[in-house]
Amino acid sequence: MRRSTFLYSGAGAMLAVTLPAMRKRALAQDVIDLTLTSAPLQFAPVSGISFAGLAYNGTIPGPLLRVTHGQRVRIRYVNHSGVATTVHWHGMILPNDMDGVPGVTQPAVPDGGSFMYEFAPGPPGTRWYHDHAAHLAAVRGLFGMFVVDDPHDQPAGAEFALVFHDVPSMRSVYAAMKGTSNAPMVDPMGSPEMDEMRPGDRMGDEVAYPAHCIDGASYPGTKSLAVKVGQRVRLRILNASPTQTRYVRLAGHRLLVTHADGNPLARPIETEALRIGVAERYDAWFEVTRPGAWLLQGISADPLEFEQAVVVHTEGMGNAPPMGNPQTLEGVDYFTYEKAGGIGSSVDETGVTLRQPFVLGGGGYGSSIWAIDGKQWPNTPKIRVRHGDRVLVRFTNKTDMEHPMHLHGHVFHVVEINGKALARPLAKDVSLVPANGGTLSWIFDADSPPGRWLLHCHNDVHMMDGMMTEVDYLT
Ligand SMILES: [Cu+2]
Repeated sequence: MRRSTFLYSGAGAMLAVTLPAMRKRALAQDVIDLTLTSAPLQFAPVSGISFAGLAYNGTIPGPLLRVTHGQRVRIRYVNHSGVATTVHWHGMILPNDMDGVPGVTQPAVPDGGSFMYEFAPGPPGTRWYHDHAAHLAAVRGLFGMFVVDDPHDQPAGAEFALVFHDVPSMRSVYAAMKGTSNAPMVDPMGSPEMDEMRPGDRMGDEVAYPAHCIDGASYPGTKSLAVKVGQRVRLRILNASPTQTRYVRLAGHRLLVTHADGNPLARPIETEALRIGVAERYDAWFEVTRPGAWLLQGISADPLEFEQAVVVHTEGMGNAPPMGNPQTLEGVDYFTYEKAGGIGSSVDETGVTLRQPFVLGGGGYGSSIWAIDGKQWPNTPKIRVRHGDRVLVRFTNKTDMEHPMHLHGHVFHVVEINGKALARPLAKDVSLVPANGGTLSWIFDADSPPGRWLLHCHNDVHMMDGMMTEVDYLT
């Protein structure tokens, strides 16, 4: 057995990380050993903000983990966070007992305890890892990106990993869980979220964020991305916000989206802005055709949103005032599942052996109930599959919020949205189900390792208030 160098960011604030070039081929006998240690961290990305956070290896986000597909990892998790936690490897297909869900796939690791995670990371792509929110530990900072390099990918002139994350007001998190938060909705004008608002709507479940960050820093403290004219640049972007969909633009450029949640699109699509639901990832490329300095930034109605930005600049332009973007989506051609997948005639249900309709409900003002078929976890109806089943899950969303529904341990295909079939289904592991009667369907094959795989809303407030179920393999 041979040990390999583990490539990840060093200590200190993990700023925008330049991904180093990887070896072309990984050897199956490669095993990478790493330790992740969680502990409290006073996180102060902007002056006046000091957040009682939790960090892996001393940074929020945790270190960028990166392996080549085919390598194995052995990750010792040491919990000094003060609460019982686990580590979930989001988007990975792995043995069920490595999935990191407390009380479902393993006992929670107590404070002072440790656990060894050992698996072959895959499928290749932009994935991530985080606590599974038993005690709001993910909300407080226990998350990071995990890149599984695909040796078949075309090379990029430069490549950057960007984790968009927000510093929550914990008071507002607790109020949101009771449905009595007075934090406003901050989605930008022209977004579906804003368009679906009706006069007098009281949300009650919004979380207030006193700071917004990219890779542990807030603009203008974020580390610039240095590029060269002529380069094709690859961005790997994760929305690690506990609750908010994020829109992202790069001034002066269009973005070519090649991967959704790390999985290649059948056909890459050019867009002016990304729309990234909670826990989603997109790989987006742009070409540097001229010297300059531009802001890559989050677009929202939040007056603090300017903090979620980094400067992209060519040589010698590091001090030039960067070109920015208006904080609106009106007139902006942004990424949608419909555009990426194209509208087809009908859903191809070939081979489907199991159909599971789910109604998403709850979320009234003053209510702490978010539900699936009227029930809260753990009383929600489960999907029971046999190995080899092909499962069609159809969500109907009766609430006035979109829900980023996530399935552990599988890649599903989004085949339908709001009654329209997608011509090219999108391979994903989390997808936004539209609000106010909206529908969305997945098809997935039950060919993962057997076990109990969670299916839940990745909005942490909704998940903790019960919008969660599971896919169980019958043996
Ligand atoms: Cu939700």
